[in-house]
Amino acid sequence: MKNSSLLTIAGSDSGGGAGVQADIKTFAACGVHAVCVITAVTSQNTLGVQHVFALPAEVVVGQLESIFSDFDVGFAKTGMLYSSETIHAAGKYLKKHDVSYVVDPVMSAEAGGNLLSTDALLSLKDLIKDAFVVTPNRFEAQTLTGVTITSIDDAKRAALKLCEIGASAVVVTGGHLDCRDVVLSGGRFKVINGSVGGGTHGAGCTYSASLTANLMLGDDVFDAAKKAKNFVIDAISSSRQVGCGAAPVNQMHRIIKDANRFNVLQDLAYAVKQLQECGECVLLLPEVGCNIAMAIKEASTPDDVAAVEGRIVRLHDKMHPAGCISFGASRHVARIIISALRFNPLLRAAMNIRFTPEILDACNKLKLNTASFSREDEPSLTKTMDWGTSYAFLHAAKTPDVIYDEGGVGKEAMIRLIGTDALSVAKKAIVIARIASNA
Ligand code: PXL
Repeated sequence: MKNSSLLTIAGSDSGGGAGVQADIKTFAACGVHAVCVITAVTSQNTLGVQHVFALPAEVVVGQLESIFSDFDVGFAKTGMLYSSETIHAAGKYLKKHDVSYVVDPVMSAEAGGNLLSTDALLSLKDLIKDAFVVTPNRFEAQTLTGVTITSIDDAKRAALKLCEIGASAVVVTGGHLDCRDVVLSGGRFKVINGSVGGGTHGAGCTYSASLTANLMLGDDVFDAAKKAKNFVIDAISSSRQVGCGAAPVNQMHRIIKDANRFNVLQDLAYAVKQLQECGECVLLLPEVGCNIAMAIKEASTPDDVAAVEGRIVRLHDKMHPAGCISFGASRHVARIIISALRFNPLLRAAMNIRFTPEILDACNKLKLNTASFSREDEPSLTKTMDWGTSYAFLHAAKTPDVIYDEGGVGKEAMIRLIGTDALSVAKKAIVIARIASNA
């Protein structure tokens, strides 16, 4: 049996943020196979649209023929259609093959540039008659309904008018309405709140594409809309400045972050296992216990850093993890990494071990770069790990592998090993323990 594919009928954005590029990335991030019919080729960058070339109708029809003669199209989404001919062709094939579809009534690019021919508005309304969902922004909803929209109540009135045209459900997206989306489905309204900061080029396409993928995967309109909102907020907030103008949203962010978190957990689990199996490592345990931690790329809070819950303790003369490995499990070692990352984004792992002259000697024998701070120099109202780590980095001649302090009143002396990943830090600890145990 064939798996269903999700079809987008849309224009190409050479800047990679919106259009068919946004749709395919979003579909892929949602785990569905994307097929596409390209309706127009736009020449654009982050500063705007420089040129639009609408593909001849027979080229659009050719793509529709190829797709429908092979794939099982489970759902479809339309974006930039540009001409009446293309709109008719899209409608004809979607109806003929009984495919439910979402219409994103794209009219113009945010940075300027017409993406719908002026004589094609009536055809677009025709397509909306049989749409499962329509996802206009405030301006598109105004143009389609004649309702001036300056409030949520206005957006609701426009949504009702779009349902009168024939759409089963409507989302008036809130990029221009305090980030609040108005959803109308089955005669019921829901307003979905959201706050965003970041680049927005491609946000509309990405929202609509995510909504369509969620619908194909079985969500009702309200659930699909809520999930799409979260997806687009994530994509907007992780947008990057890649040109001189509007930053394109980042559809891959969530999936890459999840994969990164999984890799960190795996690396850390293997590192802890190595430490557990090392007989000599028990001598590295400080009174307060130790922990080993690793951060995802671009970590900014301790919740982006995984470590052992309840630290690593002594059991039967071996190191033993007291709890599971999870994100947010350590504030202390996490702070060391977050501070180190500011100096070198590759340094994503750290471990605190006992301070003894023999252990420090072992670090020196291994020619590790050591740096230190003194608790006496610590200004009040600072977090020791933030301050101590930054101090060591600022005063060291080379990037430190080892940062130590000799303790203070009521504070145990400590060594911290820093590295790129948990396994390499654990391996360093194992070698240090073996050298120190022979001293
Ligand atoms: O975001 C609307 C949109 C849709 N399709 C294409 C676009 C844009 C915006 O720039 O370029 C091809």
